Amino acid sequence: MRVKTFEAASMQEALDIVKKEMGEEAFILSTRTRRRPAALGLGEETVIEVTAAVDEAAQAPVAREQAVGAPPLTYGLRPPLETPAPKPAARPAREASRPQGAPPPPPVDLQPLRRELLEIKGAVAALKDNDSRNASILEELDHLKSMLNRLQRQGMPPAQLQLPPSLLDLYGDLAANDVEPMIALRLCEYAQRALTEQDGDTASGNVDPERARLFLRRVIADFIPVAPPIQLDPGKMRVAALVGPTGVGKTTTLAKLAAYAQLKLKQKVALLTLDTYRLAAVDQLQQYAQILQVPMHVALTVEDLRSAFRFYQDRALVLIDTPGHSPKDTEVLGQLRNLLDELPEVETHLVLSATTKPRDLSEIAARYEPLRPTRLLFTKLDETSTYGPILSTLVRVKRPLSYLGTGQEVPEALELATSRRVADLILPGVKEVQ
Ligand SMILES: Nc1nc2c(ncn2[C@@H]2O[C@H](COP(=O)(O)OP(=O)(O)OP(=O)(O)O)[C@@H](O)[C@H]2O)c(=O)[nH]1
Ligand SMILES: [Mg+2]
Repeated sequence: MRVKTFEAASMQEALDIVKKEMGEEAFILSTRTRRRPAALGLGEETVIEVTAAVDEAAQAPVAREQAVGAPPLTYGLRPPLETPAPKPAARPAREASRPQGAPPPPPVDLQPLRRELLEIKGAVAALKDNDSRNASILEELDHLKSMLNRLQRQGMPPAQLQLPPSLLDLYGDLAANDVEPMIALRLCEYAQRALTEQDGDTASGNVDPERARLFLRRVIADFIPVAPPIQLDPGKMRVAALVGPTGVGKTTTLAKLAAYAQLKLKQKVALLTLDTYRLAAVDQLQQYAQILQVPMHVALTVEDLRSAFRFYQDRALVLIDTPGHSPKDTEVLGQLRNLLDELPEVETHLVLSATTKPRDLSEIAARYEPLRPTRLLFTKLDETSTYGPILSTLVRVKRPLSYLGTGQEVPEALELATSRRVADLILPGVKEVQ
């Protein structure tokens, strides 16, 4: 028995080689498909590996007989002469019934059977090969199907389906991070256009997933406007007010800013509050003022504020706390607006919580618009895992981000907002080499 393994690009080619090298008597022992590096190291290619065997004892007489010019024997048929005559005792039952002296049955021609077997084996192997290809196609289809299901659940309009797979995937990530569908779509379309133009290949629109993610993250970062930290210049008093709905963390953030300026930057700070509606609110600020050993004043009118500014002229930073109230409470909002309108020197930060529902965020931002906030400040980033609403709010409000509140701790849980940090939150998973 001779056993040999052959490699070919297709099953048909492999069977042809087996036939040529080992003759038609050969039979297939095993087949397998494997990947190997392609020529010049350009990717990989699939090869079919076929192990075939041939019974040399069966081949030899064929070769011998053919060599002496005898008529060609049918392949696979042992010459009847070599078959020892069965001893009567060992005769099989069927033969036993043959009458004595009757001629032996003609030798059975196994050739067509063998050929058929070979063909069936080849077909089975080819089928197996197809199966593995089909399996990978099915796997791919499954992936696409689950991706489409995910996008459909997120209410994807059909326009998104025009995106190539890598950007469709990124669209899904943005949508899962609660970025508004329209904003996510625009970002992905922009990235697709820019990337395909970069490649000079506007036809295919195909984009490498890693490259697309990195590029899209940069697009988002470029889009996010950020403000410099509150500028503290010696001899110049800066005034910043924190406004926003109730409970978002205005007073806590104010304490963080005051502590940072006072303790880290060694600047003189004063605190003012317009929040006289609740005693507890005044108390809260009073406690921070005591801990930080900074003066604190309660103001009721614009005049109160002006005289406080004059009094604190030597302070580098004056921070104003404001009452939190329902954004629907237009009366209180109107009073606050009147106050701040008179004081153009005040830098107004609209404080919003990252945990607020996206739709409420845009409503709140719209209601605070008359106060003309110059900055947006997001708190409670530590309490959510979806940051898309920050982006949607920035798109609507078009004000730079100042700070990010990341916890309750004063003063450490406060960061200066950077475009990169926010882009990382909105589209994580980019490994950028510095
Ligand atoms: N997890 C977390 N909690 C915060 C953050 N900022 C503030 N808080 C908490 O939010 C709660 C409300 O904070 P306040 O500073 O009193 O909020 P406010 O906006 O001044 O509230 P009102 O004065 O009632 O309008 C407190 O328990 C704070 O500790 C933050 O960034 N992360
Ligand atoms: Mg407060």
